[in-house]
Amino acid sequence: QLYLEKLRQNSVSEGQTKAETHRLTSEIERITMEQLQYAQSGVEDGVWTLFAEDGEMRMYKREEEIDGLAVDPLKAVHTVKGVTAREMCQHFYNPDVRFEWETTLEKMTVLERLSDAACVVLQVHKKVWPATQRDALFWSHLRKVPKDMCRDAHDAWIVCNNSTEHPNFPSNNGKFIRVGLTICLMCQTYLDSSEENGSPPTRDNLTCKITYCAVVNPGGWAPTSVLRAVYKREYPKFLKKFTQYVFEKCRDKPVCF
Ligand code: 18C
Repeated sequence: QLYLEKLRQNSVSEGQTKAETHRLTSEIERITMEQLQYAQSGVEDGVWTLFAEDGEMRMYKREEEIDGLAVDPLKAVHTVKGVTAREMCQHFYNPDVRFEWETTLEKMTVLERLSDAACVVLQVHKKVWPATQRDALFWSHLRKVPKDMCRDAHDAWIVCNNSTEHPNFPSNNGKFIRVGLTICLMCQTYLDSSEENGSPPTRDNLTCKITYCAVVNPGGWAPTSVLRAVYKREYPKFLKKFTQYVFEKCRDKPVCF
């Protein structure tokens, strides 16, 4: 409760979101809080297995099955210089730029704009031959993390995406299989010591620490070996492409905290 109140006060006082409420307010608050805590917990507890590594990027998984369907939770960490947490999260949240970086998409429709930082989206993803094509319907929420939850960082932002339902777009309508997902991107900005000599920070003084967590339920049966091969190929491809995209998009623009 205390934490929820902090989130609310923070968003209102900093003017990032309207104070309005809507039908998903309490669910979004609860799941975003859970995801923030989950993202901040480490991968050094012996239950996570490293499966991909590229430069600063590390990807971990836990092999889990539900009724024989592989739903392996993923946790990835990455470090990118020259961008802020806000820039990273805004580009991940903003549906208007999604086709610029999301390579698994065929079609995307924003079904509802709940506030200036929350929306409901329906996505049709590319087909993995010969499996039935998948779609995903989820709410998405962008939020600044309260200062006292940032640990040693200058600031932190989070985007949380979570499956939901919509009466006009029922799941498994014959054409697509609906995936289930809970995904978050949590980013922290770190400034190097130049800040202390009084000059305003430039992109050279910034480091963004990224944590990406995903649990995707494929929704209908698919062979475990094929699913794990898709996970292994798609997650690293996504994180490399997305972070490179934000870096390029922001490099010649003023820094946005
Ligand atoms: O987080 C990411 N993107 C966000 C914005 O789009 C958002 C969306 C997540 C959707 C995840 C579910 C996607 C299902 C995709 C199916 C096919 C993809 C492969 C296409 C290849 C051409 O949060 C970044 C998401 C990064 C990509 C994750 C891939 C996860 C794979 C899930 C497999 C689901 C079963 C597919 C059927 C395979 C049958 C053998």
